[in-house]
Amino acid sequence: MTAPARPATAETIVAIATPPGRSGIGIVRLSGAEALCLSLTLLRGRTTLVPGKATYARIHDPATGTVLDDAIVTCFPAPRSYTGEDVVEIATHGAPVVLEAVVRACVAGGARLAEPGEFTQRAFLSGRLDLTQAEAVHDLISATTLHQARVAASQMGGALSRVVQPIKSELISLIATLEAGIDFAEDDLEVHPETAIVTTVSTLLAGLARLEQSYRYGNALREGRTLAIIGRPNAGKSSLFNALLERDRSIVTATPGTTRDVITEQTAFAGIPLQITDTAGIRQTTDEIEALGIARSRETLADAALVLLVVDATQVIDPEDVALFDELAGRPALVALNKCDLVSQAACAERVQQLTGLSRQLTVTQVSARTREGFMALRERIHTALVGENASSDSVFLTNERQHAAVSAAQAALAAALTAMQQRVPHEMVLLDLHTALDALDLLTGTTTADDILNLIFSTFCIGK
Ligand SMILES: Nc1nc2c(ncn2[C@@H]2O[C@H](COP(=O)(O)OP(=O)(O)OP(=O)(O)O)[C@@H](O)[C@H]2O)c(=O)[nH]1
Ligand SMILES: [Mg+2]
Repeated sequence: MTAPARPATAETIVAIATPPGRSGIGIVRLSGAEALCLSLTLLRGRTTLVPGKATYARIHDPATGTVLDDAIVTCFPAPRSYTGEDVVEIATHGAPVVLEAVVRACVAGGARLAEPGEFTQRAFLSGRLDLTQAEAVHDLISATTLHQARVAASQMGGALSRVVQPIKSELISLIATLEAGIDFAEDDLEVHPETAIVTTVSTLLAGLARLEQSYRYGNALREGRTLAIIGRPNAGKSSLFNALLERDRSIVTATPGTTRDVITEQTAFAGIPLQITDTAGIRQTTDEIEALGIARSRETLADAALVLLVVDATQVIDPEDVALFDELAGRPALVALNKCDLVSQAACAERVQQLTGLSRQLTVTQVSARTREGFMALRERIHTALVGENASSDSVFLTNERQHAAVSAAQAALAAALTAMQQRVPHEMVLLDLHTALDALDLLTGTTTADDILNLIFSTFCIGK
């Protein structure tokens, strides 16, 4: 490919695409009509680059003519590139000074420093990606578990769009049918009978409902969840915390009041990122440090998505346990009856019954942090409490609030259309609802989207992506 003689239609952008700091290799990326010209000014004497082929070359500073580094340069001509424009990637050794010098040379030649996410924004604007795919690029880069990365990769390949597209096509054809029925009423055009229209809208609603239900899991997967372990002193909170983390993080002793501060660690449960917090045992105390720790326990309790209340099976249930149960009323919480290895099965069952009497809403799991008895069940219950019963094995999920809001709006509009149909409201009015639903689905995949939404999405990207 030779350097294009045509003028730039959009500004050519440049950025370091690899993370800050020293590394074996670093990449500078250029995109835009001048990308090739600009890169050739760094590759002295070279007038062409073969599309898609990695070329070894010496990088020179165009201002001084001095050699900056050896590099591998790859050019991806428009439209078959990440952004849909001419893209050149210059891979040098990963010394920040070299990468910065390459960027400086490109800027001196007329390129502009890229804004965060601007490469992906251009990919979207040139139709290489739709919005759900662009969001998945961000999710893939931010993934902290392999499962998150797999789901993001599948969404990046258009999995969510492939589920939405048939719903949208069906809706468009329904709109066309109704509009034709109005526009050509006297032409004896065959319009679907009312029952067929009602059936179509109901089917569309069912499809959207499945997507909407996937949000709880999709969002937990994307954002992660928080779990706070609380209970009275010496109940075995730190022991359970260590067991769930599978390492000795918190100090465990037989002295009540051992944990004085909140201790937070990151782990993952079936691919869902989970932040677990161990807390100070809650009781009445005159000790100032312990009281401050207990205040923090309560703050953690208030903030957590899920609370695990630990109760000591060897102790009688006292008013402080009852007070903690009361505090958890109406909140997502589970109870772990710990130290079951120290008491008989009958005594454990009796304790479970007493606890269930305190709250029918809280599930009690018998465990032993020492022998790990009951741990499988506890892990499963934590997982279900975080992501719901029907955490399907599908890989198509709504993962962020923008997608969820779009699907909810489409659902609401279609539900209104269904009611209107059933009440035999004129088709002109029904069409308004159907168009509202279509607009909402357009927002999901990004066919018609306001600039401010775009900027909001792309501004969360890192520079160079
Ligand atoms: N036998 C047995 N002992 C346990 C079990 N869980 C905890 N313990 C013991 O109970 C004592 C208290 O455990 P911790 O994990 O420190 O309890 P905690 O709730 O964090 O206590 P504070 O930090 O003081 O509030 C320690 O001696 C543990 O070894 C269990 O399941 N079985
Ligand atoms: Mg502790």
